[in-house]
Formats: sequence, structure tokens, C-alpha cells
Amino acid sequence: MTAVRPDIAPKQAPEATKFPTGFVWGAATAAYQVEGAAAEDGRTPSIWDTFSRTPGKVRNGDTGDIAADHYHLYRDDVALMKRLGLKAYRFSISWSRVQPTGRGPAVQRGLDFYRKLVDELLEAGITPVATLYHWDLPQELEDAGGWPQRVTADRFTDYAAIMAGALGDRVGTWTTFNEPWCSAFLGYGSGVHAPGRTEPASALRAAHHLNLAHGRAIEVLRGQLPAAVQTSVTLNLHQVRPLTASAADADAARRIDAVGNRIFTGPMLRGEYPEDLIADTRHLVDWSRLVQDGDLAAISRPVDLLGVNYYTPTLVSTPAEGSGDTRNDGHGASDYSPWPGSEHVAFHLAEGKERTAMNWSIDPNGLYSLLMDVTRDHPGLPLMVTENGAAFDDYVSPEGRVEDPERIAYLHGHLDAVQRAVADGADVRGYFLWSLMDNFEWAYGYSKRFGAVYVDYASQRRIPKASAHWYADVIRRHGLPPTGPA
Ligand code: IFM
Repeated sequence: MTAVRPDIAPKQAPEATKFPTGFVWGAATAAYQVEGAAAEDGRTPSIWDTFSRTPGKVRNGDTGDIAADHYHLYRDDVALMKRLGLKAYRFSISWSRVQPTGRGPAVQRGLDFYRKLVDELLEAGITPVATLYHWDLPQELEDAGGWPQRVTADRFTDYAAIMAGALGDRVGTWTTFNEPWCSAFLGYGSGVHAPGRTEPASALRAAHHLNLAHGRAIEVLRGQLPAAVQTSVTLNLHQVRPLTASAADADAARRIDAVGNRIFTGPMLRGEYPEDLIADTRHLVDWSRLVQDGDLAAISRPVDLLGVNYYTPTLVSTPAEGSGDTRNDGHGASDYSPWPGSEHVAFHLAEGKERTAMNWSIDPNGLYSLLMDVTRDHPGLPLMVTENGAAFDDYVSPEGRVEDPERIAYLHGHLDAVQRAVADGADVRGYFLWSLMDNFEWAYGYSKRFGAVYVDYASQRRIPKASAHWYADVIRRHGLPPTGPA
């Protein structure tokens, strides 16, 4: 999404503004980041198991083998969520735990884990929100070509049917994919994520097949599940801003918006790939062959909700010849660009803004603008903030507490932005803090802590940080406390 129009720029919300009735307060995790039990009960390696075991790919050689051991500790974790007053828990399903080779019959023990988790949540009064795919493709499917191959979308459709059959009677909100941009462009473009391939054309092909898999899965879910069940997809829409008012920088923003956002929202929400995207990338893929008859109709099956993940804005320019940093886009350093066809765009960090431990600048207005932009571009589409949060260098004090005022300030600012967007007409149905607890932060391993709950990985002890208590208070009052953090 490019920057918000001046006529819908942020306004100060009136003091009395509240979150809508029924607004959902949640927290999120993802299977590979928290579960551990990587080789238990029939689970086979996913691309992230392979990638994390490849020397040099993940900081400190960390893997998700044990992670936060949520697989064994899920009951305690649900009890903790209940104590914090969470109303919803967004988790993802490990495909290789339930269908180890990515094809054929499901493994009952794998399905049982998710049934038990969901039952525990329901018993605690917490709404389960299930994501089918959060980046962990079964390795066998990658060995057969992975997302650049169309057949992977067929496999995903079968997997979606298995999960709808297994959990459809107890999960009311389903998400097909989490951040397919990362799967396609970090996985097959810059290679900083699994499977670590650096092939621009494959990244674009992967994006199309992820879109296709999404649409087909929506069709399966709709066909198998009761009408009241909500279907969705979660996108990490880049809030793209040009560095200057120059035409060259506006073009840089347009390009990144095309390959970062509209490559998904175009086919999913409008039933077409943007013409400028096709023009920018036609030297890499033949779109008329890649997109087959019926694909766009399948991809644009309506969703009930759009999940939006937001952390920081994306500031871009077209650098003068030979200048500018075309690699520091905040997604991890690589000699290969995750922006096929627009490799020459440079990325910048806003001056004068505070940063998180990821070196991402803190800008709540970016979330406001994003929600308003999506509302403008897709009127009537219900939205859910499915991820928002920040990593900081948290530590346990000698008294056993974790004080994280920066995270409280971050959350306060971003929830205020959500509230302002709601007041200005965005139909935002809920907010999921990323993350419930510290976890495996992909190529950064365990070096970055995003949790509201601190995890002592040596003992697997959970310690709710000050921000968890603060968030519990927000949930209790169904609104922000009258004053910000000290
Ligand atoms: O940890 C990730 C998550 O898996 C996807 N969205 C961004 C988070 C923070 O980088």
C-alpha cells in the first residue's frame, strides 16, 4: 500500500472512542516458532528444519527442534492465556506434522495434537484461529520443486481438505496463508528464509502458486465448513512511502507496492494481476503461461476477513546511479534481492524514529495509514490485525521480573492507531499481538524476543513481561488505559 491520502490523514481520536463491541483481543504464534517436538509422533522435516540445520543460515545455528516446547506445554500455555484474559489465540498448523510427506493420508497423532490444543482453548473460553501455512513446507514437496511448481498448490488443496475435516467442527476462523510474500520472495528470491533459493523467476512463480493454493483452499473450506465459519488470508502489506516527492521515488514506491502488496491483493481481491507488475517482471516470467485459465477466478474466491500484519513502514527511493542501499530492506541481508524486477530500488530508515531490536523504525501512523488505505482500496472488507508487536532486548531482573516499557509504548501507540482507524471508518474486527511468547525468530534464531511472555529456553519457564500484564489490562477494560506508559 502506498502512503495515505492527505484527506484521510490521522486525526486525534476523541477521548471516549472505544474499540467496537465484539472486537477480538488475541495473541499469535506459529508452529515452527514455538512447538518444538520436531521429530515426534510422525512429524517429518519441513523446509525450515532443513534450512536451520544448514550451517550459516540461522544465527547461532539455532533450530526449532525444541523452540518453546509448546507441543508438550500447550496446556500450561492455554492456562496462561486464560489468566491474561486473552479472547483468541492464533496458531498455525505444521503441515509435516499432520501429513508428513505432504501427500497421502493424515497422521492421526498429528491431528490429535491440534484437536487437543483447540479443545483446551475452547474449554478456556479462548477462540481458536487456525492458520494452515506459516512457512513450513514439508521438505518432500520442496524436493519435488516447491512453490515454484504448480503441483504444490494441488498438494496444499488436499491438505486444506484434511484440516477442514479434522478441525472444522471446532475452529470458527481459518486463515490459508501467513505472509505469502515472505514464502515467495524471502524463500526463493533473497534466500534469507527457507528453502534459501535465490531465483527471481522462481519467486514470482511461487507467488502465483501460493495465490492459487489460497483460492483453492478457500473453495475447499467453504465447501466443507458451515456458513458461519470465517475464512481469511493474512498479508504483510508493506506500507510503502517514497523518500522524496520526486517522480523517481514515486516510481520506486509504485514498484515495491506492486511486487510487495498488489501481487497478492490484485488477484485475491480484484481477480487480476496488476498491469504494472506484469510490465516490471515480464523479462522474468511469461505471465500468460504462468496464469492458466480459471486461475484468477479461483484465486479471487471471496474471503470473510483480510488479516493484516504490520510492524514498520517501508521507505524507498530510486537511487542515483551507483548510490543507495538496495539490500537493507529490513528483511535480512542477502546479495540477492527479494524484489524481482525492481532490484534497483533503495530502502531507507526514517530519521529520528526510535527502533526496535530488529532495527525497524517505530511508526504507529504506518498502521493507521495501512488500515485506511486498505479500507479505501477495498471498501467493505472486514480487517483483522493478525500480527503487530516488537522485539526488544528483554532480560529477567534479579527480582525475577521482565520490565519492557518500550514494548508497552509500542503496543499503546499501535492500538491507538487501530482505534483511530476504526473511528475513521476502517472495519477492524480484532488485534493479535505478535507474539504470545518469545520464540524462534527465523534467520535470527532465538536472538530476538517478540513475546509478551518471556521464555527461559533452558528451563522452559514462562514469565509474563510487564507488557503482558499491560495487555491484560487493555483487554479487561476493552480499551486503552487513560494515560500511556510512564
Ligand atoms: O516472527 C515473524 C512471524 O513469523 C511472521 N511475521 C513477522 C514476525 C516478526 O518478524
